Parts: sequence; structure tokens; C-alpha cells
Amino acid sequence: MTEKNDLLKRKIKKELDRDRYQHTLGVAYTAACLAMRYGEDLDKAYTAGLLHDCAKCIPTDEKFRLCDKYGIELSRFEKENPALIHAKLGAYIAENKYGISDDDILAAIRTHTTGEPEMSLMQKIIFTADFIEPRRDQAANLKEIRQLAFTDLDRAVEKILYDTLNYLGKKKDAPVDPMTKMTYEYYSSQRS
Ligand code: DGI
Ligand code: FE
Ligand code: FE
Repeated sequence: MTEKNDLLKRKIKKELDRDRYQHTLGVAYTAACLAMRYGEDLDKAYTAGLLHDCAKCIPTDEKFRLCDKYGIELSRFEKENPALIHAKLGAYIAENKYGISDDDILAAIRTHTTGEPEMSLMQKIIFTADFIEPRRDQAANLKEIRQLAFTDLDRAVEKILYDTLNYLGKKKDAPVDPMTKMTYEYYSSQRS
């Protein structure tokens, strides 16, 4: 591991609770594995994985306060569903507190929860690694999606979105973010 990532790892440990830190390490090395498979930069993928949830453990009222302070605009949906804010706020913190200047890493953090149409390889790697990292055990079809991630990344992204929409659809008080839906529609229409 590069010294930079080693330092980031120590810093991020202090910002997260135990479970979130373990999840974060899982996402970082899963992202590095996917980077090996698809020819993406390993260290960058590891960095994006380490930082993807850097805003996750900030209390909700503080998340709103920080977004206001930094001029981060929130959609109506994000205001009503503050669990989603950590992605956008995380990208800001990664840039301004952890000194990340690589736009692709920042985009991957920003879109890791809902995805977006036409994602870069890095964005798809982080979106997928977040879902399949070894500690995840709740989602349906994990075994299949884990294999798919290493055979056809776009199909894995599509399947993750399909299952997420399905899961949210069954849950009470979990409206679907319009971006999650748009991303699904984009990737399901891209099938060759
Ligand atoms: O931060 P993680 O737990 O690792 O994973 P994540 O960034 O995918 O966030 C998961 C949370 O986001 C979980 O509480 C479900 C929620 N979520 C993801 N997509 C949507 C959503 N919540 C709503 N209401 N609508 C969505 O489309
Ligand atoms: Fe997250
Ligand atoms: Fe995560």
C-alpha cells in the first residue's frame, strides 16, 4: 500500500465507528480487486474505497449544518431522506479535508449510494464494491452479484440497482431517490 493510503487509513479510522471502519476496509480492498480485473488504478480505487463513507458517522443535524456552511445544495429528496447526504458531503470532505483532487475519486464518492447514468469505471467500481464487500450479508443474490461483478461490471451495476429498487419498494418509509431510478433505467437500457 502507498504511504498516502496508509495515512488515510489511520485518519479515517478515527472518524468512523468500528463496524463502519471494517466495512470501509472491505470496500477499499474489494475496489482494488475490481481495479485489477478491469485495469483501473489500484491505489486510486483503494483511496476512493477508504473515503466513500467518510461522512457516514456524522450526526444528521450536523450533516445539515455542514452542508449549509459549505454551500452544498441538497435536493428535496435528500432533505427528506438524510441518509443519502453522506455521499455528497463525503465528496466535499474528501476534497477539502483529505486533500483529494482527483475528480474521478470525488465523483465515485459522490455517486456511491444512488449511482448515476454514464458512470466512469471508477464510479462503477466503488458503487459495486460498496454492495459486495465481504462483510455485507443482508442483500439477496449476493453470491450471484459477487460473481457478476468480476465477469460483467455493467450487468452487476444493473442487478444491484434492480435489487435495491425492489428492496426499497418493499420497505416502509423508504421512497426511491429519482437518481436511483434513473440510473437503473440507464443501465437496463444499455444491455447489449
Ligand atoms: O453507506 P452504506 O450503508 O455503506 O451504503 P449506501 O451508501 O448505499 O447507503 C445505504 C443507505 O442509503 C441505506 O440506508 C438505504 C439508502 N438508500 C440508497 N438508495 C436509496 C436509499 N434510500 C432511499 N430512501 N432511497 C434510495 O433510492
Ligand atoms: Fe455509503
Ligand atoms: Fe459504504
